[in-house]
Amino acid sequence: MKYSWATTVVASSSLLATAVSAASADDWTKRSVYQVVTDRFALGNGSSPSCDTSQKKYCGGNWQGIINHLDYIQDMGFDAIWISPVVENVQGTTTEGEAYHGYWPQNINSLNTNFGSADDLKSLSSALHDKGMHLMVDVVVNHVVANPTNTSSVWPETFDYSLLQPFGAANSFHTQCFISDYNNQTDVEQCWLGDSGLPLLDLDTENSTVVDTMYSWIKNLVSDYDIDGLRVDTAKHIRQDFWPDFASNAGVYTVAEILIGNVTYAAPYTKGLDSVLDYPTYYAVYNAFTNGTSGNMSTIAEMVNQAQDQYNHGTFYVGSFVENQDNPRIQSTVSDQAIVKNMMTWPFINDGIPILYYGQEQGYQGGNDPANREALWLSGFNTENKPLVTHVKTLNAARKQAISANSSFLTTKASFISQSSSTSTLAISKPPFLTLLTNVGSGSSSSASWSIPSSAGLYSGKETLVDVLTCDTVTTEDDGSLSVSASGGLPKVLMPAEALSKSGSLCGSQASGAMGLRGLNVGMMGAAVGAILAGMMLV
Ligand code: ABC
Ligand code: CA
Repeated sequence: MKYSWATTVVASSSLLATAVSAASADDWTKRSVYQVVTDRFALGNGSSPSCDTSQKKYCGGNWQGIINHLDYIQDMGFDAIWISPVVENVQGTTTEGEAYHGYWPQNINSLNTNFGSADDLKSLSSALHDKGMHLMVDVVVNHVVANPTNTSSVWPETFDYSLLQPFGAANSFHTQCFISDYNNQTDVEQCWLGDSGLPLLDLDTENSTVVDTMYSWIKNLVSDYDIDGLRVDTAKHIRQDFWPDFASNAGVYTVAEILIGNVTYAAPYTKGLDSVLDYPTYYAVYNAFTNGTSGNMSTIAEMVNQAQDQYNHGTFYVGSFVENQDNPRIQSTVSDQAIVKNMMTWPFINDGIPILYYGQEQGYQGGNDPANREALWLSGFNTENKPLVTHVKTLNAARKQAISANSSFLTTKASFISQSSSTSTLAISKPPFLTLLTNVGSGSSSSASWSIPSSAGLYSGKETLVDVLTCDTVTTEDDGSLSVSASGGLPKVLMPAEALSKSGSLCGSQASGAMGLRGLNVGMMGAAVGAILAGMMLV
C-alpha cells in the first residue's frame, strides 16, 4: 500500500462550516458550482410557462425561483451557484431580442426587476449562506447597452446617453468602431462588441472617472449583497492592468471569461484576477470527444500541462466546464451516453473548480445560443430515473471524498499517464483519483483499455480499487501495475478502497477505509511522492 487514506468526518464537516463572506480562491477550490441562467431556472410563483428559446425573450425565471429550488441544487452535491448578471438591462426589445440573459447592462446602480427586488437578491444570498453555499454573480464591466436612436444610417450611431447610468455622456465611451481584428489587442479592447443593430457601447476604461466608478461599484455590489465570488464577463476586452485594482476592490474570488482556445493568451489574466474559465481545455475536451475515435485525446493533456505551467496558481483556481450559455450543449453534438458521461466527468477530476451548466443533468440538448438556454422548469425538477443526475451526484460525492481522504488533493497537480497503445484513452492521476476516460463510445465493436505501469508508482501490489461510478472493483498486480478494460465505453473513476469509508454512501460495501484521522500525514507524503513519479510519465 503506497498511501494511507484517512476518511474523516472531521474534514468534511469543517468544509460546511466555512466562513461565508470574503471568500478566497482557496475556499472556492473545495466547492463545485451550478451555473444558472436566472431567467431560465425557476419562477418564484412555481408556475411552468412555455419558453421558446428562439424568441430570445424573458421567460419569467427569477431569484425567488432559485431560492425555492436550492434543495434541487444542493441535493446533487453543489455548494455554490453562479447566476446571471443582476443589474438593470436595456428595456424592451432589440434587434437581438430581450435582455433575458442579463449581459446588456443599462443602469449599473439598479437591479434587473425582471429577476426581483433588492430584498429578493439579499434573500437569495442569505438562503445560500444558511445552507453553507456560496453565491457567484456574473458581472459586466466592458460595456453598457442602449438601442441606437437613429433610424437611418448615421455614423457613429447616436444614443440616449441619459439611460446609461451613471455614465450618462458620450465621453465615457471609446469612439465607436466594431472589433474587426481579434489579432489586434487594441481593437479587442477599445472597439465595440455587437453590431450596428445592437452595439455594446464600449466603456472608456482608460478614463479615470469610468475606472473609479467601476471600482467603487464592484466594492458596493459585493458588500450590499454579500457576494462570495465573481464571474467577470468579457475580461479580455479590457486592458490587463485594469484588473488588479478591480479584484482588490471586489475582495472575493474572481474568475475571468477569456474566450480563447490559447493558454498563452489567457495566462496573463490569471495575475490580475484569481483565474480564468478554462476555455483552452474546454475546446480540447469538446474536440476529443465529439469526433468519434478520431478525436485527439492527447491535446487535453497538452492544454492542461501548458496551463499548469503558465497560469498563476497553475490550474487550481480555474473554472472547469463542458457547457455554458455561449456554447452548444454536449448533447446537441453527441447522443451516445457513454461519451456524454466521459465528458461530464472531466470537470470533477482535474485541478480546477467544477462548474455544471444547469440542464446538463436533465440531458438538455440545445445547440448554439439561444437554443442552449432552455427553461429548467420544463423538466419538473424531476431527479428520478435521471442517469445524468445520478452521475453528477456521484461525481460531486467522489470529489468531496477525495478532498477529505487526501489533505493535499487540492494542491496536487493532475498528471497524465501515457497510454502508448491507444489514442482513444486518457488516464489521469490525482490521488486518490485515477480517472480513465475514452472516446470509443458504447458501440459493440468498440473497445478500450488502459494500462498503468508499476513505474507510475501509484499503487502497491494486490491493492483494491473501486470504480465509484459503478462500485465495481479491480485489483492491482503484484508489482502495483494495473490494466483495465472499458465496459460499454464508460468512464471510470477509481479510488483505493482504503480511501472510501465503510459507512459512507459512496460504495460503502466495497470500502475498506477506517474512520478517524489515522495516517493522514502518511497519506499526504505518499500522494506527493506518487504525484512526482506520475509526473515523470507525462505525455
Ligand atoms: C447575440 C445573439 C447571438 C448572436 C450574437 C452576435 O448576438 O444572441 O445569436 O450570434 C450576450 C448574450 C448573447 C448575445 C451577445 C451579443 O450578448 O448572451 O446572446 O448574442 O449581444 C460574453 C458572455 C455572453 C454575452 C456577452 C456580452 C459576453 O458570456 O453570454 O453575450 O456581454 C466574444 C467575447 C465574449 C462573449 C462572446 C459572446 O463574444 O469575447 O466575452 N461572451 C472568438 C473570439 C471571442 C468571441 C468569440 C465569439 O469568437 O476570440 O472573443 O467571444 O464571437 C476558439 C478561438 C476563439 C474563438 C472561438 C469561437 O473559437 O480560440 O478565439 O472566439 O477556438
Ligand atoms: Ca473594451
